[in-house]
Amino acid sequence: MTSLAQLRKFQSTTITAFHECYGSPVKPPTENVWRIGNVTWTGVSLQTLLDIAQPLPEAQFVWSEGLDFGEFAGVTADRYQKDLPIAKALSSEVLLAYEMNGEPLSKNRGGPVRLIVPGWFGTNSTKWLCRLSLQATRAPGPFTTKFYNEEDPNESKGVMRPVWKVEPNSMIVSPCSDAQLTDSLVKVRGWAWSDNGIKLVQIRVDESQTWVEAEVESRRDFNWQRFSTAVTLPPGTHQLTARATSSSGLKQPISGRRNHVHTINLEILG
Ligand SMILES: Nc1nc2c(c(=O)[nH]1)N[C@H]1C(S)=C(S)[C@@H](COP(=O)(O)O)O[C@H]1N2
Ligand SMILES: [Mo]
Repeated sequence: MTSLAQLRKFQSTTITAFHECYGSPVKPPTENVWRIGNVTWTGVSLQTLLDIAQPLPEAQFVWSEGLDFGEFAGVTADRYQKDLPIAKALSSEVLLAYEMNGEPLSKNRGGPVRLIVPGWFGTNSTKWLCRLSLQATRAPGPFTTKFYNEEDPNESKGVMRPVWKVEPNSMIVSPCSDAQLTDSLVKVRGWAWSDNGIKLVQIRVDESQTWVEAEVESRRDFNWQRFSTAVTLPPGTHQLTARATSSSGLKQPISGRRNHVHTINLEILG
């Protein structure tokens, strides 16, 4: 048992990370409506506590439990329960967070203490944290078995994997879709993110086969990265598409997946 006061006595770590719900877009894979933000968290590194706990060699997962209970999509649970493979749990970025953007973590955001797993989907960041345990197997609850699994694109059809790492994604935030502009020089900017960072964002105009390289801000911690460029467009209607490539070379798919490329429509008035 550890009280909040005891947790606060450990050395604190502050990390900025994108925070994305797996239900993002809400109706995958066709609608581009994201549930994502960029957040600064402060807390104690889980690694610090695991160092004290001294895991046995058979400890392969850290289970985390949250105090909420009830019914979700026809399933009843008396706790929210997730798990992390030990390698991620021991990474210095994983926090027991008690502050968000410099303020005490509110109840809505999972306070007093929640787990934060930068680079991985929000579902792994257990709110209202009440228990951590070292285990030899994956957690058996509905939030690891029934929910939050997806088809693995690298395996044959039907092979599932847990919703863990966030693959590259990007969104154009300016111009907004369906904008009508009078200037033919269009400044394009947006955000791109992935578990291991973004090294390249390209913009495509209409159906052309050429992709123009945008400028991409370098990554700090696990934050999302701003991209920007400018394109000159003749009068008429156009489409702009952004495509991000992760630091390990993984590209956003063109279609068919949750993180497929984002396209906006716009019109240059003649
Ligand atoms: N205890 C608990 N933790 C939880 C959840 C939950 O339902 N219960 N939802 C998860 C999911 S799916 C997401 S996307 C994030 C959302 O965190 P936020 O509300 O701070 O954005 O919390 C995660 N942690
Ligand atoms: Mo989520």
